[in-house]
Amino acid sequence: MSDATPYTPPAVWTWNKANGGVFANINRPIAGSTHDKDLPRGKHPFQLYSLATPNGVKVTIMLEELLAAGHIGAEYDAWLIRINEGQQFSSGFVQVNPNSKIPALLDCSGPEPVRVFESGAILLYLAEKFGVFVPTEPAQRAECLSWLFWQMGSAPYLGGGFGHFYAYAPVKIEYAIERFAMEVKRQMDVLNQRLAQSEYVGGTEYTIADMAIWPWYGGMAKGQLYEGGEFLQVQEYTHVIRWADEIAKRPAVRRGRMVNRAMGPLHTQLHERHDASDFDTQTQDKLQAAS
Ligand SMILES: N[C@@H](CCC(=O)N[C@@H](CS)C(=O)NCC(=O)O)C(=O)O
Repeated sequence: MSDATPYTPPAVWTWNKANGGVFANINRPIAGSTHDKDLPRGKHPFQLYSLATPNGVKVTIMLEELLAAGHIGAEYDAWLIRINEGQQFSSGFVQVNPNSKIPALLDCSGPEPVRVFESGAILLYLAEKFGVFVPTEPAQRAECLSWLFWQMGSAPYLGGGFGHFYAYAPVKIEYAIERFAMEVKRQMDVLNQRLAQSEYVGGTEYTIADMAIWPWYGGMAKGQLYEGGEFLQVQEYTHVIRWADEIAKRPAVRRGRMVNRAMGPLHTQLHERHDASDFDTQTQDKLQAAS
């Protein structure tokens, strides 16, 4: 096996700011804010601060699904946080998520705002608040939450492990790519076997487990992440593809994918969302601008 330049760790780690990685300008070993700036606030009960990465999309899908199901109390303002510019380190953002990562949610529907961070916690908070997309029957609920937390534990291997070393690392390290490709293929097989027996991940109903898993593993199965589809031979996971295609057709999912998107084709981007009509307005403006 060929390998990267051998590296002997020093006795004490020090911060090498110019490490050359894609995220070198924002990565830092200390928590807290880097600058004073308040977050904007809109008029709706929920204020979402996010970006349309797979973790961000989970929450915008959930909010759009809640609205589509008639829960008008789920109206929200979605504000764009550009993580490559370090906006997650503003003092306002850190107050909502001390971990400085999108997505972060503020529930302003009660007397005092409630902050919620970590995408899995946000999905569960919303599901419990509105009493939907999480089963109440104990065995079904256990299955749904098991898959939700499976995603939260597994996706860092897919994104931070495979995605990072396959697509972003400044050097291609065979050991790292091999290790995470192996694990991601195992995870895809876990999901494929589950979806061979079950319509949705948690059982017969579409739940927050599907919303959490779809942007990561559905995206991977469709070859949309890290340009790693051929390398991982994702077409093998036929049951994941069947499920991913089914979910992609949902109108709320199509809307949720657009919110806080700041990359890709223009007509797929809706940087901020403050009203249901923003989807139409945005599309119309863009079609006009392109014509
Ligand atoms: N476990 C967290 C992970 C969130 C996360 O990693 N967010 C990334 C974007 S997908 C981020 O904000 N990165 C900015 C940074 O690391 O500074 C969740 O699911 O909410």
